[in-house]
Amino acid sequence: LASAIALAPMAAMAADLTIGFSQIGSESGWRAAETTVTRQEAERRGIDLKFADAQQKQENQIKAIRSFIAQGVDAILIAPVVATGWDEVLEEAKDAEIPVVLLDRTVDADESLYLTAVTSDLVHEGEVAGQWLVDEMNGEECRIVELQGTTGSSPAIDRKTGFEQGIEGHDNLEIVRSQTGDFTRAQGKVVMESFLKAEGGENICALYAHNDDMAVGAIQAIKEAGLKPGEDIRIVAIDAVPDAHKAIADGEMNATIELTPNMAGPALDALEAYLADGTEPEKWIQTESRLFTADDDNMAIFNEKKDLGY
Ligand code: GYE
Repeated sequence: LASAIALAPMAAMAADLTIGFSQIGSESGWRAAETTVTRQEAERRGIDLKFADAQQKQENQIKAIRSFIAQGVDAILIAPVVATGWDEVLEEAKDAEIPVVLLDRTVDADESLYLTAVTSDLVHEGEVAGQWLVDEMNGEECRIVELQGTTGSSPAIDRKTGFEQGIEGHDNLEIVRSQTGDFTRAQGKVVMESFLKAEGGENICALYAHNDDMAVGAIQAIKEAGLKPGEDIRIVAIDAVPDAHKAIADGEMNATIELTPNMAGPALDALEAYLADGTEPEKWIQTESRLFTADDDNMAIFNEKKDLGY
């Protein structure tokens, strides 16, 4: 008690924050790492983090957010599973004067309904993937299959758009099949199997997957079909999780674009400043996207990243 009284008022204030976090679920390795890092960031700052796992369902997220509002939390973090359908619950948080920060995915809602969004440039990531394939093929014909993320999620929509922009004007490149694999390894494998069956493995030149987990599942399907992933079928995806670096090091995958699992760091910085003295953050806090290929020391990066919450 004596040491608690001795705390400076500012530190005591930060230590008193209670923040609700409505997480999507644990569909991918990246998502699990984001959860770990968010818990670490909250603990480091003495924030009481109330964590709710929505098991991929928007209705569960809405319930969790309503319960955070009822508990009178100081702020709410939301990783929104899909882009639409948030207006009502965000209005409720606004009426209760509880600031909301979006993590890693965006929403189709008026931006006055949230304080800021911490995300990567999801369209740009798709463009970088497309551009990589343009350079790699250098004019050669290439029939592409695409594994999309969760239907209706902003990364699935934006990464598709971005990739199409990246390959636009290159008539040698054609997307012949595109289907959702829901951002999971299991679905990535199942859907890749159906692509291989429908097209014939030798007629597929490249796979673009909206995340690494689906690519890793697809690698398994490609091997089981007797083909060499990374050679017979080139593979580019997004997240740069440790397993993708390993697959690139093993020559079974060609490129990935990094998405930091630390969205909570910038989000909590913005919230702490806002709650302390009303400092308004930028509406979009953009995280970096960097391309990794076989030119990088992927084994070293794999080992480093193992300590990052993955
Ligand atoms: O790339 C994927 C995840 O929302 C941008 O969600 C994020 C994506 C990430 O499950 O692996």
